[in-house]
Amino acid sequence: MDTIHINNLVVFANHGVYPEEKRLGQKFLLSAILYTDTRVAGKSDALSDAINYGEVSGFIKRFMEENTFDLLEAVVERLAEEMLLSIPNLFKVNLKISKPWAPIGILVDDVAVEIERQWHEAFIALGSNMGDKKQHLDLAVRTLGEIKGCVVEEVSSFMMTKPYGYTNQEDFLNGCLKLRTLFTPLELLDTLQEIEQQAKRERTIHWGPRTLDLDILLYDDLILDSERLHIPHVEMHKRDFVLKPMAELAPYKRHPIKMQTIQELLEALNENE
Ligand code: PH2
Ligand code: MG
Ligand code: MG
Repeated sequence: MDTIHINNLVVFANHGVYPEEKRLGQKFLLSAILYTDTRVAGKSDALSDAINYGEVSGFIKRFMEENTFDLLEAVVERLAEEMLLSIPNLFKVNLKISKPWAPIGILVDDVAVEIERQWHEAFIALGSNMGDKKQHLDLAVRTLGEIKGCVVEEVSSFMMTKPYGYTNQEDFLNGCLKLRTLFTPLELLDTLQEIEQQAKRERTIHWGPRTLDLDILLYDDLILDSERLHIPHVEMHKRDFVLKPMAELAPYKRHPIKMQTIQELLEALNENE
């Protein structure tokens, strides 16, 4: 991807763990790499098609002057978030902050923290088979969309489906949504579980009736197997109540382990039935 570089922006600000750093302030150097697509601006030669690095430098300077944090980690974490939320067409940002005059009583060139943060694309499965099912799914979509760092980009239609696995329960209402998010996979999982709790979900029978079930299906092209979370969702390719709504949103999307598209997985599943 194309990049725009801001190198060693000088800002006088009041971040630091020690009281005198907050009281007296010191100079910081901030470098940013903005990942964007400069092709349109390159062709049109119009500033309105570009990320204006002058404006971005002003934004960074103001953010650093108007806030006070203990840690360099916190300065760049919060700044990266604000930049990704407010600058259109900024997909990813690398920030490096250094304190060349850190009062640590030892001679060093500088101390620095560097991070990279970006927007991610996730697909979430929604399901409910208790109470007002549509209301539960609608509430989940609305709640997720209101969270800072989460943008619901597209929602599939909702469809009634027969229970899969444990069959002695009511039919489900199922759907999927496409999410743009700044959250890590585990942060996203925590968020989804909080929304499930708000819908008064009780975890009793495994695969049993639930007011609301929110599962991460895909997260970029990530393959993740940890104690709490598996991505892609281990059962997604076997379930037509997942593949059907997914095929409305992204039939072209390739499963990072099966290496088949959603459309191909759906067709293979239909043939087996
Ligand atoms: N979810 C399950 C188990 N079985 N069946 C249908 N039709 N829809 C679901 O969402 C579903 C299921 C476990 O999460
Ligand atoms: Mg589930
Ligand atoms: Mg679940």
